[in-house]
Amino acid sequence: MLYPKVGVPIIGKDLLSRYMQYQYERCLTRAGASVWLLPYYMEPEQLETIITTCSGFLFPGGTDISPELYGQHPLVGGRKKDPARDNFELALLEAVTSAEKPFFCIGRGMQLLNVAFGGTLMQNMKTKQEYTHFDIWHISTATHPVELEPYSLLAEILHTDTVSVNTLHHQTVDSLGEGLLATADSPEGFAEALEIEGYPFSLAVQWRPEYMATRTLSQQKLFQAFVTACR
Ligand SMILES: [Mn+2]
Repeated sequence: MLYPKVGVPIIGKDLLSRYMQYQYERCLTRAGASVWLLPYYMEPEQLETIITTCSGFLFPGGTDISPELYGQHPLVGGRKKDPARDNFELALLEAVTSAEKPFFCIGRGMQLLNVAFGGTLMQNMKTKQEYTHFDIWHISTATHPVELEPYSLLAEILHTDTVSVNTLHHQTVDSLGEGLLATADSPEGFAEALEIEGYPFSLAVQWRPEYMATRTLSQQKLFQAFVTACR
């Protein structure tokens, strides 16, 4: 298969969401994939078809996951949630992992993976930060260092044990989901990458490689490794 089909849940219809969507399409297409956008209103039977038709799945960045899904009440003044997206993405991720298909989770996508495996999130990480982790003004630039677990898939792809990344999150993994490995750390000890122990290809990063990939070749490598795993 020359152009593996990669399924990506849609982020939203507004202009900003479509701009975000485009970043993923660009990186995936450049890595040799054909992108299939997945709307939330799919029926369970359609989900089955998607799992067999797509070679891999990318779970993109976006709004906060509803805290009820990890057993917490939302903080007062928290951001707007999207329960329809939460439910669709959780059902999809569950189907993807039981079929052991390759997947790549980014930003919110990494938090989704943690929640899907029974982990929790820190709803507001601000008081524990040393670095700014929500830095929209430097979205295409590396702003904080990350240390990689030497035997992780991530270290294998990037051929290094430290990398500098951009950052656009105000939430972070709190307790780790069962069966997940935290494979990268920020200087404060926040998880910046996850993978499933013993899974064929599971890659999840907290930073946003799609905004760095044009200028920083190593970040495009993540998409390339993912698409190669889909072939
Ligand atoms: Mn960060």
